[in-house]
Amino acid sequence: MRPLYAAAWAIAILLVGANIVGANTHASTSTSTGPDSHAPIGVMGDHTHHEGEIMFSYRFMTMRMSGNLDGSSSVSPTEIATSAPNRFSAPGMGMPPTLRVVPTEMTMDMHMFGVMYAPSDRVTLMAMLNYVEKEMDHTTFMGPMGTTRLGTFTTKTSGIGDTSLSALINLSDSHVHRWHATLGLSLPTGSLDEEDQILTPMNTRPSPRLPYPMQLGSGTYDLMGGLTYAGSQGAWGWGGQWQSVVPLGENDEDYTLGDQHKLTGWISRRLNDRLSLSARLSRIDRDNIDGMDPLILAPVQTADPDRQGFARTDLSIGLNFLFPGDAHRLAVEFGKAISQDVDGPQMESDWQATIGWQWAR
Ligand SMILES: [Cu+2]
Repeated sequence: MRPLYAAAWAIAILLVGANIVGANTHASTSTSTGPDSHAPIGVMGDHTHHEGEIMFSYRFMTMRMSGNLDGSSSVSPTEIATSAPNRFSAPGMGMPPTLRVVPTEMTMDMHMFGVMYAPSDRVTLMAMLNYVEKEMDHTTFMGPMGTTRLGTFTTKTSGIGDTSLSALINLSDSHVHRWHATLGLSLPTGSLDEEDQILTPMNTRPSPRLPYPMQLGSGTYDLMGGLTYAGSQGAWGWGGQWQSVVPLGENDEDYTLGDQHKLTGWISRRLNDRLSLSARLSRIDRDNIDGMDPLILAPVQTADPDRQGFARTDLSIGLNFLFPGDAHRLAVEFGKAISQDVDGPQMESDWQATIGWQWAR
């Protein structure tokens, strides 16, 4: 784990421990209810609730990837097919020396259902359930070498993703500054054995288990940790969040997804009592896969456990709307990658958008 994130974990655990064990002053919960009292909708677990409050939410998130990168440079399908080494290469066994299937486009749509409940002003509990739909387009090059394109194909998967349960613990709350820590567990409810039809360089059309990015879950219990800060003064709001997901152990298919760490910071500006605008920078770091599913082997980058790690920075703009009555909220956010560094070749992130509805009482 990178030292920065290890330090963040240590601070979060210390703060939560000190807050639960210590006889410190009771946190006074914030009374702000403006549109900007929630972070941009792409930020999860950004706020806590008062004792007895319950909130239901639905988010739709859509993400597009297009083309490929190696490191931070674009790489064409032909370059990949002629020069990117295939780790499964076994001449004579039908496994070519280079990657011969190249992903060209990917979309992921996610329906996220959430519920939050605060048994006390100190603690808010949160559960999230996802339904995921993935689609990936590919070009297949003919035979073990050369630049002849044999054809294209699309694979699709859909189903329930992993489910998360977490506790958000208020650490401190003045009227200007609010802090809370998050500790949670992601449950392996998403499938790991999705299959679909492919086109091989030998011009056959089998339906094997699909590569890692097309599977729906991690297959492991994952520890989730985070720290969130939010502040406001007049019409301006700002905040930041660190969140990590660290898989515990190995899944039934003999691998572990890489640790994922996110850092984000935002500013918001209230236009009136109902509407606020936001701008947000976020950074994601994800490690490569440890281990390997023996049923995932194909001359394609997505089947390689060492071509899954990346670091990416996104810039997003958003809008929060609080309906009259203060119970319903509607928010949208649109983000675009501004820098990416991948263990390539790997697909390039293009843009993502989230629309969400929240209802609290
Ligand atoms: Cu909530």
